[in-house]
Amino acid sequence: MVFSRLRGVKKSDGANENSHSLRQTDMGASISGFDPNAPAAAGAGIFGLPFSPQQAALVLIPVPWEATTSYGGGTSAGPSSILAASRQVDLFDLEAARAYEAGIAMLDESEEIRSWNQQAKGLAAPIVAAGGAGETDPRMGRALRKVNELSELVNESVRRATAEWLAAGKLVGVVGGDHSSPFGAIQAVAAVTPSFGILHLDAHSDLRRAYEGFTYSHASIMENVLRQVPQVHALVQVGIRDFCEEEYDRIRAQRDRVHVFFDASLADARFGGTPWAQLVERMIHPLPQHVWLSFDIDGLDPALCPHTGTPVPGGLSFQDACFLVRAVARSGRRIVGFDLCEVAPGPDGDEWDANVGARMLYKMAIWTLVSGERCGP
Ligand SMILES: [Mn+2]
Repeated sequence: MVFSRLRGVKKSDGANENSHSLRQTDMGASISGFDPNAPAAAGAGIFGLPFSPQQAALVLIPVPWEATTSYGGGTSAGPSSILAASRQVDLFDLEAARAYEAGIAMLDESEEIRSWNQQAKGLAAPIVAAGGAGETDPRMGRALRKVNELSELVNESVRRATAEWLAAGKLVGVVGGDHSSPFGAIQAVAAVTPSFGILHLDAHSDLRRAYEGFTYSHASIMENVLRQVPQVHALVQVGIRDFCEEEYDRIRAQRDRVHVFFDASLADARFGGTPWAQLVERMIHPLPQHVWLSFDIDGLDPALCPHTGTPVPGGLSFQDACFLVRAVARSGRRIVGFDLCEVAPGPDGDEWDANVGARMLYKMAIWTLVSGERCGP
């Protein structure tokens, strides 16, 4: 049996003493006959895994939505490009070992969201080009209202899907799409989690109020969360380096709830010799026991996401981010769900952004499984 080869993997083959492996009882029939060391078959599931959503402990919801993208487009192709690139990711992890055996599956894209996206993009384009809807232009006002309505339909669709999978005992991750994509999922988690924190990696603080007139703009996601989701007791932002004064004032006015680790301050501390591990400890400290991870790929160095909508120089390295995600799980906190947004493939078919996105998604997925004890040491 092919699977017996997998079971023969020893810690000396790479896993360290802290490695996590699957509880043997969790191994569904789906994985027998599956060779995790072989290349993924074309058309296989996310990461080449053989799980159906029903069999998986973690269900990924793709949200191909980028209506309010204000600069470069393409993030609605994020989920499909990540799915294609994910089949190149090797499953075995040096530290989380075979956490994937608990099961990761991605749902098919919703045709409804795709068509809402097409509609909303057409309506939003002249508003974005004009730098926002003018008060005096009734046609733009109507288009703006329609985009806001379509955004609400997306939020409700993602909220409902998330609530259903949570009720089925699954962990849920959202793959955007622009950064407005996970709002409904955060609402669904809030409906069953009285208190949680958000660890938000991003170049932008996303605290603008209705950016360009769009209530659910990608640039407003955390402002909407703070206003509409009281269960979020702490928002910890990391890598922030592009924000307006109004957002800065908003941060300062909510010091007990919003904790920002600006990119420039982190760089200063590191240049002065403060180790990343110590900085990460400070980031995790304000987070309560339950944590939602919200990762805008532009939080990373733009060399790792050159086609994302709004790239900004600076940012985290891939390993900085992995260390941070892992540290959340290792702190004993529980990752209750996550989103990865703003990954956009190159228009010329360049797969680099999706490659990085798929690998980041994998790290988030396996540490979510470990923290949720869906696979154990
Ligand atoms: Mn963002």
